Amino acid sequence: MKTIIFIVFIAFSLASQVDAKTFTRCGLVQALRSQGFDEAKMRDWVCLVENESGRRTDIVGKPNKNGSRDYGLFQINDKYWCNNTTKPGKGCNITCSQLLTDDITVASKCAKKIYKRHHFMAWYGWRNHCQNKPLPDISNC
Ligand SMILES: *[C@@H]1O[C@H](CO)[C@@H](O)[C@H](O)[C@H]1NC(C)=O
Ligand SMILES: *[C@@H]1O[C@H](CO)[C@@H](O)[C@H](O)[C@H]1NC(C)=O
Ligand SMILES: *[C@@H]1O[C@H](CO)[C@@H](O)[C@H](O)[C@H]1NC(C)=O
Ligand SMILES: *[C@@H]1O[C@H](CO)[C@@H](O)[C@H](O)[C@H]1NC(C)=O
Ligand SMILES: CC(=O)N[C@H]1CO[C@H](CO)[C@@H](O)[C@@H]1O
Repeated sequence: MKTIIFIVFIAFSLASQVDAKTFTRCGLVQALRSQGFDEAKMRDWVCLVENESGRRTDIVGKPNKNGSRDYGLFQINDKYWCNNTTKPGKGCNITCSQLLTDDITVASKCAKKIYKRHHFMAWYGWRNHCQNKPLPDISNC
């Protein structure tokens, strides 16, 4: 029994490793461009993503004090923006697991919606590491 549980565990961790994607900086820039992010704000978006998720698509944050969690490349919060279950809902009308896929279409749409309402101030990663700070160099991307 223990062995079976162990094998299942290994299989799941391998599967999730295959699924997980870490963008390079320029890979991220290309992906954001193809999602139609504003070129004038590109370095802010790259800085935000680098500080929020380390450019990983499948990151789920540790629970915040109020029990909410942050999901994916943009670390989007389940208190307001995505439903924690299998039923889409909340601000972006999505399930939180839709924010963890390698295809960043859903996550990008949701991030833009958050930006429209709160600008970059919605993200602590941006406020603490990017606002009034030197932004990442993307001149070779
Ligand atoms: C929950 O915690 C997160 C992170 O600390 C914060 O962004 C969010 O505003 C909090 N929500 C409420 C309703 O307190
Ligand atoms: C999301 O789910 C986790 C685990 O089931 C739970 O601990 C957390 O409180 C939930 N978040 C919200 C905002 O309901
Ligand atoms: C989230 O999912 C649960 C379970 O399916 C559902 O009862 C709830 O209405 C959903 N919340 C929102 C805001 O859509
Ligand atoms: C939310 O998305 C579902 C499909 O995932 C759709 O059927 C529903 O109409 C949407 N609700 C709103 C309020 O946009
Ligand atoms: C913690 C973290 O990832 N910090 C990074 C925030 O963004 C700047 C600019 O890209 C990086 O230099 C930091 O390492």
